[in-house]
Amino acid sequence: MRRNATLRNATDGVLAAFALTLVGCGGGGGGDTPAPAPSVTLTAAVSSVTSGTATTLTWSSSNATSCTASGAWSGTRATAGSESTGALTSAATFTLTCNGSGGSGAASVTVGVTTGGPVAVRGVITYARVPYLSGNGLDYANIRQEPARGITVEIVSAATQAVLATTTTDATGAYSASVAASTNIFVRSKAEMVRAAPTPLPHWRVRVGDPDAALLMYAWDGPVFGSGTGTVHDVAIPSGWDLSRVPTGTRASAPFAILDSIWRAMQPVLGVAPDTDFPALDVDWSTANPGGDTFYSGGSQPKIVLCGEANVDTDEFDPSTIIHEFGHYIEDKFSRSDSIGGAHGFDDLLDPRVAFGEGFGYAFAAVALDDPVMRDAFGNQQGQTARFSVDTSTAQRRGWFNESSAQELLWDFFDPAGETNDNIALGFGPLWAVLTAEQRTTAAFTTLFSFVTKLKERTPGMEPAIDARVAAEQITAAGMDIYGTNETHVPPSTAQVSDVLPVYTPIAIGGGPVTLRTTDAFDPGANGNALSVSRFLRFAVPATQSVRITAAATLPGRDVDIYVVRNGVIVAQGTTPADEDFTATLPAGDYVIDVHDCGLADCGNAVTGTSDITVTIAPN
Ligand SMILES: [Ca+2]
Ligand SMILES: [Ca+2]
Ligand SMILES: [Ca+2]
Ligand SMILES: [Ca+2]
Ligand SMILES: [Zn+2]
Repeated sequence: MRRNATLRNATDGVLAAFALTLVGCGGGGGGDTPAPAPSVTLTAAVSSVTSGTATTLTWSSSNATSCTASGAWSGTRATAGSESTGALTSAATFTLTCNGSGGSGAASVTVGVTTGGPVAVRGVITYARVPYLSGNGLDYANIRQEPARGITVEIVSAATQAVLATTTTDATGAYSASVAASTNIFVRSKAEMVRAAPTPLPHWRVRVGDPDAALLMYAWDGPVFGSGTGTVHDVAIPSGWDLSRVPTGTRASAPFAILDSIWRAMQPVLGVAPDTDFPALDVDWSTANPGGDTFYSGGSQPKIVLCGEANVDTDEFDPSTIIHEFGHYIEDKFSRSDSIGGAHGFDDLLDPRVAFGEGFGYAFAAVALDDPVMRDAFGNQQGQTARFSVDTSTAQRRGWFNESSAQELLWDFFDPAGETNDNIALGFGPLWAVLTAEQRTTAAFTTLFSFVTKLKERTPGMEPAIDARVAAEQITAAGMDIYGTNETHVPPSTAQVSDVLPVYTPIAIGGGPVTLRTTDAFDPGANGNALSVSRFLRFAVPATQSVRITAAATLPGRDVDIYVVRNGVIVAQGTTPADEDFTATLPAGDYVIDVHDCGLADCGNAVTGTSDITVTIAPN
């Protein structure tokens, strides 16, 4: 800002307007009475304005015939008058020079600009949700705005793009921030939810972005508006869709719809564990994410990947799909999942680790949404809806190897009593307790057996009711242990019981060979995660010991692989392209082995059918 030296001295730095009269230095010389020099008076109505507003300049002169404006204004002026400064955003000095026969005189005035005291800008941020039709597909005729809860909000200067304030929307989507008055700003809604120290627990950090593009995280910039003396300013983030059922603009609300589903997914956990510290989670969504490719990946940077491909499969408006994946994150980070993943369906005969993990994902989605009906929109113009109920599944092939059995058992443990065989209403607390304690540390693989066994121990009065409900799923409930030792049920089409049972075959160190049978009879899709593609062994190590483990398939051309697991951690493995023979030093404890027949089509070896596999564990 410009100020002249006189003003600076006079006001010691305070912005002010001054009327200043200067006597011109013309004239002199002749012996006649000289014409008097012009004098000029220039004043501002106020010495300082709030940014973006104006004040009035008034001037007069004597002994002048014309005046010229300079500085913050320009052009000729009458010898007296008044006019507006126009809106000012920074201090401005106005000078007026007037001429007459006696010479010239000038005056200046500076009008200061203040940003005013901080004022409140507040409002509600909503995102557009495309709901489901009651029949098939999404309902583009009834797109509605819903509150964007818990998201990061920045108030940004329109002039400088500087972030003036950062805040978070509350559970109603409302934000409030304190910014300078009379400033042109806009609201930037960021596709993240963060609650972090020094705010006390709970903590979380979830963001939605497209790691494939330079844009890490999505954000929506609303229109520019003035903060004035404080104002209410709502933001409505649009969907980018209309009745044409094809995208007509930026699909801006999608990341916020995804975040809102995750907001809902956190609530059951916070209900039973209010001080939860959720590990940071990224969600990868973009309009270029191909349909049919929805998954969770764990590790140190857990990530949910969601589809965005219009006319094939969009997932942003599928809460149960999103929360199913969040369920995998919950199981991975707060419990334990030994699931090997892979494609799966509600009537599949699955590896029991996969069946439990997928069943948990759906049951958790139902708990979070308080709705047992799972929906997934897909297809041309998002015109179809895959739909099923975790409460009343129509899956035919029930059992310990079926995700539908797992999800309906978990849901029925949670939901009110009253169905046939469902006299249980535990709520989420006992389920969470088992998941985060016994299931997290079980010596067995994470299956229905490990979960139900410990749930019964935690809710002793409920044991008869749990047994009745479990038995109705064609699972042996009475006397169940974490290994399913008493299990007698096999799928209807099983050629031989030994293709499937026992769930875990005991093996002893130095106890001679043990033979198991693997088969792809239950794996028509060659997914490698079906029942009996892997078979399980279990053994105990009384004291730290070095052992030699061998595994050989009876039939030629097979590729058996061995994973030795202690409390969910692979501690030794043999994964050569042939039979296995390796040594390992094992601390004392209970162990399980995943004997995986990689000779089946899932490993790319076109060897199918059934094979006996012989395993030995000998002292080394
Ligand atoms: Ca979908
Ligand atoms: Ca039910
Ligand atoms: Ca129930
Ligand atoms: Ca091998
Ligand atoms: Zn899943």
